[in-house]
Amino acid sequence: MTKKTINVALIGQAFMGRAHSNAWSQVGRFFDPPRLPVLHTICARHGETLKTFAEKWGWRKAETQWEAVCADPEIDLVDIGTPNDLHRPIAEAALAAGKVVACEKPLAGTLEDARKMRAAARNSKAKTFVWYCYRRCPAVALAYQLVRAGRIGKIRHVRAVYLQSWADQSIPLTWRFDGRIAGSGSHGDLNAHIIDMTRFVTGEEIVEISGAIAETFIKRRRRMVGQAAGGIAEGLTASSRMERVTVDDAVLFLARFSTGAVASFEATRMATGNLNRHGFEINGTKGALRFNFERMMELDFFDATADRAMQGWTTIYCQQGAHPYASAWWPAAHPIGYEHTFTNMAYDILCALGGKKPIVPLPDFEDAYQTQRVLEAALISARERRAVKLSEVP
Ligand code: SOE
Repeated sequence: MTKKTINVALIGQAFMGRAHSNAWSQVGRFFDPPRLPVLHTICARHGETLKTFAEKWGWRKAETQWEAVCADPEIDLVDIGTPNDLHRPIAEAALAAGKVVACEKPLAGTLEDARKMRAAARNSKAKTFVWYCYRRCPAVALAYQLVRAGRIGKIRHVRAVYLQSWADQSIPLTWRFDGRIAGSGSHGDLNAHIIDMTRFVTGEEIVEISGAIAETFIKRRRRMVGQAAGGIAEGLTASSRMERVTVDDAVLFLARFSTGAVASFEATRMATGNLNRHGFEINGTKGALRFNFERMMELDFFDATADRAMQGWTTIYCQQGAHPYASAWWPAAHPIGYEHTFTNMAYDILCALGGKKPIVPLPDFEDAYQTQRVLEAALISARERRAVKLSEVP
């Protein structure tokens, strides 16, 4: 029986354009999804590089106007891989046209935009998804399963970090440093991931933020002009002018979860030497879990119910047997990488659209809005130097 296909239109041809193109082109080769994606249209502003991108990745059509993509009756799913400021207008147009929408994280650069995207999703029958890809590291998905199986008992203490290294002043002022486009800096870019991951693994919501600190260390950077063709800065040229950086380089905060667990979150672009290190520790009454993305195939587990003489940290290598997603890829102990988390997510999206249960839950706009509320509450806590209850940020 010929499988029903989903005509996908992807908006964005930079870093996420490549990650998503790879995921949509690979998912049908490694998984057996109930729906098969068709790489129908690639859309980006800079048409001169778009034709090459379309040919390289196998997109059937190239388009420079996202509005035309959202109105195209042939398109079933609009995949938003643009900078944050375009998430809302594209999602609103696509949902109004009845399209499924898969949007990159964070949901939006601001809470106001996120609220409007949630409203558009509520007013549409179409499903929505947000590419919080790290949920689909097999180790993070296993952590989710172990918590639900009660293996660490009641959660008492959560610690999460996302450490990057952009301390070099010569790094140019691209959109991630421009508050009008990104909304915030390390906070919405990095804390968004670890807030989502810890909410996902614990299954609990954050109810209060306190002690937040936001800081911008490098106050001015040289603006890049031109277009990013492929990589983050590929094809960009430095302008002659230095401009003010209008977002944070680091945001740290403390939090309390709904069940009373306490937590600390750290996101920074100033962790020199840490290029993309993130992870969490989740400590419960019966055990604990540790994840470090730099060792993304491994999950550390401590079983506090074991015979005391036998207690110790176990490192689980999450590429064997029944580990999440393992059977789609390679034989035991042959690792997968960052790109595969997107392919894993493309599979789960196609499952959700084809009436099959995803391997682990997918964040929709409603779920991602909860992460956006935490982001906003932390900014209020930093700005007003006070504790902020999430009930203050509806
Ligand atoms: C830049 O900080 C970035 O590309 C983030 O935007 C991604 O979400 C993260 O996965 C890698 O770093």
